[in-house]
Amino acid sequence: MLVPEKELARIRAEIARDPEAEYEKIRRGDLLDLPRYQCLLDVTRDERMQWWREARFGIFMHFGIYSARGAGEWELASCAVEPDEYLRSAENFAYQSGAAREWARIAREAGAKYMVLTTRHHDGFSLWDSKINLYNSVNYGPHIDIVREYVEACRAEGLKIGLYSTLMDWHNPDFARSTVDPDARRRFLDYTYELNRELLTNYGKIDILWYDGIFLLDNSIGWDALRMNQRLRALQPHILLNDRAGLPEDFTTPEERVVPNKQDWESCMTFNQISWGYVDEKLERNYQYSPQQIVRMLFNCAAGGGNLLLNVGPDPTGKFPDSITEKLRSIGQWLRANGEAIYGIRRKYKRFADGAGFGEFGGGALTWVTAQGETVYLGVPFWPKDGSMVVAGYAEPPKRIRLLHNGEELSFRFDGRRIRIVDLPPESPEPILQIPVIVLEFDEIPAYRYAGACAALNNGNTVFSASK
Ligand code: H79
Repeated sequence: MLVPEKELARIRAEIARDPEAEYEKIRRGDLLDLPRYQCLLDVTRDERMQWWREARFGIFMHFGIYSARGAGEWELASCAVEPDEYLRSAENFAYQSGAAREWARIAREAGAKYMVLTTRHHDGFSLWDSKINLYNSVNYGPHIDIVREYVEACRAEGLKIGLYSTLMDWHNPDFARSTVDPDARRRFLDYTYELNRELLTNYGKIDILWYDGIFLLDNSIGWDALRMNQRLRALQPHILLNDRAGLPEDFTTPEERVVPNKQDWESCMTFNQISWGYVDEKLERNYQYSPQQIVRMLFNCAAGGGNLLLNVGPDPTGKFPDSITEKLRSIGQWLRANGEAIYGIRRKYKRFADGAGFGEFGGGALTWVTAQGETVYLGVPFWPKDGSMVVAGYAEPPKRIRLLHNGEELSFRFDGRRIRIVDLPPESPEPILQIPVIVLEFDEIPAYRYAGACAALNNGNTVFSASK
């Protein structure tokens, strides 16, 4: 439905006066059409997204029967496991009551601000006391409402609460029939809605509903997402939805890559580049990201105005692999000292071409850059050996340069073309991950000219200008 921008502006202005009235309409069954629904989201988005744009770091949790089989969350489909055999594995899915409190504690100590748990993955097994789906963790396996423990744990640790909810479902026979049988499809869509309604009704305030698995029904039309999403939003109007039911909603979800997007975005990343669900800890260790690589992801996310949703697959009892807990702990230590360079950072890229952008602000040769207002943060993974570091492209010198983790002031000179930071210690001064952050404090938002385009061939002048 194409609606002229003028008309959309009118609708937005009308909705802005009383957004709640729109949710009331939906609750009465008087559903909004797509343009009006999107206007409602536009009008309410900044307020709803505020905490999420501050957060920049969340922990993803993949947990289910597949955790007990150790072959990844796709094994049921990829290896055509017999359903009976798969269900027998539920006996080994031995979540220990209280483990969720550890998840939330470790996540908080890692510096994450929210979590997202697979309440039901593609295998169709629910981790809560569902009255709609009896194939769940109260009737089988641990006999515990894991979602309830998780939700309470997040609240206790002050984390925002995300619930992952698959669309595709390998257990419900109506799903497979949906593509050829309209009645099966209707039943299945009702089933999907009712499961999500349980999640958004029985567990208090939920902050994110994270869809996945759009396959087979293809797109928002196939999943009737306009109807499903607005009815779910009417249950909890502050909620954030991702884009994976085919409508843009609140944020996009690049998977296994960190690429900026114009819209709000969240990169979900496995910890081992192989599996989301639990796999053998000893073997996995060889493939895990280092804390330094993860900090680098955090810089890239923050610089591009996005979030990192970093995955952990706990073991069948719900325990995090020790190697992961250790790494998360050091990331947390680093963030406690250096988080100002990450949290709340908004997009620094001005221009986009296939997701790439020219930096609005520059650093030295091998630095990562984020910025907020008059302040520029340089992550420095390779500390200069000769006691000096050059930063070029700024028209004016900063008023002060300091190390973020200890506040120590650094001496510098400015020659009109480059800032030369001098008298640096010979070794990286950052004790946790050897990633110090150098803070450039300017009087006002600095004018910056991209310094990388053959400046040396142009008497130090740059060719491109990415700001002003
Ligand atoms: O939950 C995690 C994945 O299981 C899920 N999304 C993240 C967050 C996901 N669902 N689908 N996909 C990812 C993409 C599917 C890729 C596939 Fe394959 C390629 C399915 C079949 C071939 C990779 C290889 C997965 C199974 C075999």
